[in-house]
Amino acid sequence: MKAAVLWERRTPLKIEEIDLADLEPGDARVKIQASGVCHSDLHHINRETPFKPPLILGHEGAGVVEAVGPGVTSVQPGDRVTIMFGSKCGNCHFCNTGEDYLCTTPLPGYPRFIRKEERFTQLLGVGSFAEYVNVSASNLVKVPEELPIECAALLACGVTTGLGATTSTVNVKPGDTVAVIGVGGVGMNVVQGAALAGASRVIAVDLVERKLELAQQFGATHLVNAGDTDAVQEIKNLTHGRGADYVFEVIGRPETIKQAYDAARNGGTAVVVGLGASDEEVGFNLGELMRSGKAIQGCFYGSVRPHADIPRYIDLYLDGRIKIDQLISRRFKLEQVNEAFDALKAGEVARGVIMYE
Ligand code: PAD
Ligand code: ZN
Repeated sequence: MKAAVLWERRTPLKIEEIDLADLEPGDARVKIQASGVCHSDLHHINRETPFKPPLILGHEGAGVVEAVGPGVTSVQPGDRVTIMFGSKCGNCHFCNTGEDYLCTTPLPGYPRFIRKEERFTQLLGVGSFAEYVNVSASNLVKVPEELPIECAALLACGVTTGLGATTSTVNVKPGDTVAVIGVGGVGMNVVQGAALAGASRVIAVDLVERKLELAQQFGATHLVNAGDTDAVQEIKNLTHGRGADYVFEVIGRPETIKQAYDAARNGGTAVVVGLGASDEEVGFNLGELMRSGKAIQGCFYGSVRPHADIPRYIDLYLDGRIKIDQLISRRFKLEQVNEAFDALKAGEVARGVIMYE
């Protein structure tokens, strides 16, 4: 089968013929039909991360179960599924207390992608830039026939992270003021999550006009081009001079995380969704942090319980309450995966999706 392999950081992916190992107990094999291209994948190309090349990227995948390994009863061949990333063991302290996005069980140590003696790293236990994957069956959420498969793919990361950020990580309430710095594939979903939760103001901040226009369709009430104006001042101007109740940073840069903190009102919360580099830090004035009563909140995977929350998001989609199709600006073949990354880098797409035969 074909897979896109990152052989070395900061080089283009190469399409290779590789194999899957035999199914281990608890694993299922999924024929991938769609895989979104998330900025996190790009971070693994450009930065040093715990996932070492040769690496198969892709963590926003969906498809059909092809086969199941010993002991698997939760899914069966033919089921349409979206694939959660990271560990979801169902047994650790965090899984048992409903915080399975914090699951501490290591990803399986055995190889799943192989070619003779070669072993390939599987990003976040998924690696959906491949025609087939072996994954933990406990990471699969079944999706209904009516849900287009590319929408199922986006529910594996961007949609779920963005919606969850607003109502699982924090609790945006009717009338709250919200600003979202960075309205790409994930930030756009923070915008629609905040609008759905009843925020009175949803201020979208980006550098790309097209993204801001789309954010308006997703429920933004005010648009701020950070290239033209001081985003922090503008957010304050739009929130009675106080700053917003919640400011979400969905880029992953120290400067914009600091902006999110500065643009939050006293007693408000800066929510860090963007993934910064592991060697980067942000400084806060300690006197101000204490006096302002502000909170800085990390957000991983929208703090969701995927098995409970993704079906709720699917219902919202099927009832026309959230948009997913409109996020997909372009579709690519697996062979065009580098073009998909170029489009993401250039800010041309809200989400690009790799579609498989
Ligand atoms: P994206 O590239 O689609 O969106 C980023 C947006 O930020 C783009 O629209 C840019 O134009 C905009 N932007 C860049 N610089 C600025 C700036 N200085 N001011 C305003 N806007 C700017 O990426 P994405 O939405 O796929 O991912 C966004 C981040 O979220 C990224 O760091 C990714 O790794 C992270 C992420 N986190 C989780 C999680 O679990 N927390 C999940 C998925 C992605
Ligand atoms: Zn992602």
